[in-house]
Amino acid sequence: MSVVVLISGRGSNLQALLDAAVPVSAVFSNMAGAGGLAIAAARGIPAIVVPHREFSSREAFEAELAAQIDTFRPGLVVLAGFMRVLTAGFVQRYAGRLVNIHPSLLPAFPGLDTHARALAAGVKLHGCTVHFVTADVDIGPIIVQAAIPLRPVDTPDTLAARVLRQEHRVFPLAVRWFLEGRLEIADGVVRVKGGDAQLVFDDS
Ligand code: NHR
Ligand code: GAR
Repeated sequence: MSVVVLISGRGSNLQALLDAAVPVSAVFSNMAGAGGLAIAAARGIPAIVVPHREFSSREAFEAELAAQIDTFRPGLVVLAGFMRVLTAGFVQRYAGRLVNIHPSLLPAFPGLDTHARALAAGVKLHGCTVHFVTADVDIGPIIVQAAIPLRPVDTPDTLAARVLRQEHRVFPLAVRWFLEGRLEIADGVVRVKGGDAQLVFDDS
């Protein structure tokens, strides 16, 4: 099954997927110069920029993005640090085969600046979530979460780094489950056939 990855930046989650031997057939970025493009190119994977700023609307940007994505016939489309909200039309086109990694324990802290917001809220537990993408942002069915305890010394930067390490563990796990056909959704709740744990807790 072909997997297409959408990025906007550094690409460390893309790297984690590649290191886990996920069969990535193409990488798309809305930002020229995104670090992840070089990671893909170094592996001989097509790395394609569709610059959103050059389109007059979200719909026009997404029409071009989808047309190019579809040339790779993906069974799964992965948002790995992709920073553009997608319209309902795009989400519908890839319904059930579009996943995202979000840097918080959803449903807490959807949207942006999650680490600073977690600190400001004084939560004692933080982490990341891999979920199916729905038209409403950051509320799709949850596939797997990783949790870490907050420490008194944490700053947004230390939290981002600690959460990122967990992202690199659970994102390949979730994608592997999908590719193995082991994810089932009932009433908005995702279950993994075989009963693997859908929570990783890291206290190290
Ligand atoms: N689209 C839909 N329809 N549903 C989701 O669940 C999505 C999505 C698009 C992206 C990732 C998400 C995240 O994990 C994601 C999930 C960007 C924004 C945002 O506000 C919000 C959530 C996410 C990604 N983006 C601004 C925008 O106007 C631009 C911000 C920027 O460029 O820095 O699109 O957090
Ligand atoms: C990751 O922390 C990811 O969870 C987050 O951006 C980072 C991308 O890092 N995603 C979002 O904030 C989506 N809005 P990477 O480019 O090194 O994978």
